[in-house]
Amino acid sequence: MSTHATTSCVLQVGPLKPSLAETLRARYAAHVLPDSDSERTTFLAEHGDEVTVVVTSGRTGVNAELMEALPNLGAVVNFGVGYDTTDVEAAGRRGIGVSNTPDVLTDCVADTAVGLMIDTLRRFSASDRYVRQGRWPVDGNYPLTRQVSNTRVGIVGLGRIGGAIAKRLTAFGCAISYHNRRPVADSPYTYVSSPLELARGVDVLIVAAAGGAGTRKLIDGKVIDALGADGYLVNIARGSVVDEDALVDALTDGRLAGAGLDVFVDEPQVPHQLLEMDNVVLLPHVASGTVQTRAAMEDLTLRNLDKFLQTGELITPVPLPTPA
Ligand code: 8YV
Repeated sequence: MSTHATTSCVLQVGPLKPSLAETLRARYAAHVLPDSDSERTTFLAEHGDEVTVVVTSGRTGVNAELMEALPNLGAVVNFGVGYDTTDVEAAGRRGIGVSNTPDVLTDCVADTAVGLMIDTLRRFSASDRYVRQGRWPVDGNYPLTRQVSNTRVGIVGLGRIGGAIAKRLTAFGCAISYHNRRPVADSPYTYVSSPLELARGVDVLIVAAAGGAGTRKLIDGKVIDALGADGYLVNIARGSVVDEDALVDALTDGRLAGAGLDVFVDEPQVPHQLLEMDNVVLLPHVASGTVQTRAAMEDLTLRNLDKFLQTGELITPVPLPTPA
């Protein structure tokens, strides 16, 4: 980043962890972008040109329209590893830096992926409901489920999180293969050149790819059908990476054995058909949601903000498309 504003003004965009929002208010005298359209328009007309840095989360981000209304914006500091809600093309064109919070959440997100996989195959959540509903004494033993250890697992996106999932599942004796934009150098896992081929050869497909335009509906109806009636899908990435309608159809028709989902296309809305299915585990986007990890994400967010305010640089910048 070349420009570093001498007078800085921080803007909070979208809801943030309460302690982070409070720090932004108390320590940085941050403005908060109003929710309502009319108040937002008024705010941007009055203060848009003062804002030099935005702090937001992966759930909200900064789109091209908002970026346009902030002519002196130098950085978007994003709480979260995923930044698909921020228009990185527009940021790249303007020379606006974007940071995220990698590494600090890898373990928790990988733990969630493995937990979701176990829950989905072994139906622990469904078994728990069975006990609570008083069905055990009435209907007898719970039906048998699917073994987790020694399954064939395909990982879509072998980045930091995908790698941590693979490492955990290796300890379960799982055979790991993966698809990535490029093969990962020195990876012990088997590279497969497309999600379709990957799905054909595994029992469980775990989606760990970044969201955004490049991965939209990467897991389409064909990939889901290739996974087949004995196959399972686990998604801890972004809802947009999976064709959700095709997933619902396949589950409804019994063309897929089950799914474990932490993310959805239109959060917090979940397709109503899924709510009725016992072969589906539904989580409200909690993969990084532990006290420890969220505190580490908050800390890294503030360190990025401080670094930008002091030097015009970011600690963990994301790669931006270079303007043509
Ligand atoms: C957060 C996430 O829940 O880091 C991400 O990309 O999806 C989660 O860790 C989210 O970003 C917080 O807004």
